[in-house]
Amino acid sequence: MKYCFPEDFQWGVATAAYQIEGAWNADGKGESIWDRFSHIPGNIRGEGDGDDACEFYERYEEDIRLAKELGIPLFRLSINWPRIFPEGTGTVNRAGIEYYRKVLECLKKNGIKASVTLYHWDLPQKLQYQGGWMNRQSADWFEAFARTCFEAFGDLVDQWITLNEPQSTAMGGHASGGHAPGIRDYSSALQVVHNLLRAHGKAVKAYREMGLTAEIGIVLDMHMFYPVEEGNPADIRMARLFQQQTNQLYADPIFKKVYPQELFEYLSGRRVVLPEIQEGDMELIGQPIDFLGLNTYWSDYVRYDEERWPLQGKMVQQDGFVTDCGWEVVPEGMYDLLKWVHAEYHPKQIFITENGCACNDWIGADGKVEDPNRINYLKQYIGAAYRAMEEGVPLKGYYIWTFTDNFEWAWGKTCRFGLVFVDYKTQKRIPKSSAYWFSEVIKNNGFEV
Ligand code: IFM
Repeated sequence: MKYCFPEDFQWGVATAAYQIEGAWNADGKGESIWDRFSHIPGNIRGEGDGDDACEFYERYEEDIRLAKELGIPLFRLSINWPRIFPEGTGTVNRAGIEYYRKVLECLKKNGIKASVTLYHWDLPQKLQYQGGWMNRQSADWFEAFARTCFEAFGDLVDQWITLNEPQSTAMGGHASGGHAPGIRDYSSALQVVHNLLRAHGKAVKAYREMGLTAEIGIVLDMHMFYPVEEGNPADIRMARLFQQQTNQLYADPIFKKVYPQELFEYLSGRRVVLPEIQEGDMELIGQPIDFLGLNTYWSDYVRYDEERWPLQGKMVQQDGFVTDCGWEVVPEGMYDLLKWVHAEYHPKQIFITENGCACNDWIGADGKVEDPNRINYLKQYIGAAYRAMEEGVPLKGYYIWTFTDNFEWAWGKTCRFGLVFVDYKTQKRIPKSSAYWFSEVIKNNGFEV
């Protein structure tokens, strides 16, 4: 059997500025919250930081050439906000604009389309001093940044993404504190959700006003939550609340202009302070978008647990396979998620903007990097996505996370997701067997199973 994708199906790779660029203080760039966070000992596994990452800032031509050789048609990258506005707002750093123009021109010259994310987590530290995303004004700061990018790069961008995974910024950065800026306050995290979504709405509105024509959307990280015991009402209710907290908290306002009421009522009962919503906010958040991007990697199984806060549930690992970063491999979850999103929200188009697998890769004695586990993972997930598409889900593209191994946030350089191996001592790039496999998938617009 062969998975034959439609002719206009878009295949790509996804990356993010802080994870690849390095050059953390070059050419007038300001400090970001991730520079600050990763410089604090203990925050990053392996004591690494993103100061150099994989030196994409200097090596972008080499990497883009490699992407071309592998036949990759679409490259997703993000703009590091303090490279453009070192202070967060105010004076533009021309060197930052020139740098991204050079990268985008290089992609164009190589016949590769550019998908650009405005915010992939590197808030200027100067704005964090003013409360960062907890400050209602953050939506205005973001709009100003977005307008500058639309104007500076609009002629070179094929797809715009406002935010990457607001859930990770809100919950990872402000509830669990495992991500920058490292705050642990669930109520503040909810205010951050609201401000991020307002920022998204303002950017989309500004984009339409400016009359640009490429498509614009947002990327949400979503996954399915299943009850550990299918017939257990407490597990079922908790799985539903986790689904609301992770998925609906973002998608409901965007597509339905409301927050999930069951979740908000539950959280109020757990002494959580709900976000301050002002008149016009929900209308702003619900601006029509051209596509929804989904980042999805795993599924979770929820067990009721009275002791947990604010949601009384915990994740219980099942007996199946897990990747090198401990994420459960559940291809069926990709299928269920796509079907659910389609039924619930009817986005015009869906892109899988990230999916991929962390493996413990190494260079073999023959100089090659073989990663059959990654290929196996990708086959299963792309197959599940294909099935959903065949059943009517408007899936238009699929990006692998990620092109080269990179700085994986709190995991530092201990976790490898790339199609291309990076030897961090020399910065040498070696395409893994998955890179050649993906190259064939693109060439054939599908694969045999
Ligand atoms: O590296 C991240 C990316 O920045 C956002 N989505 C998940 C990836 C893998 O952890």
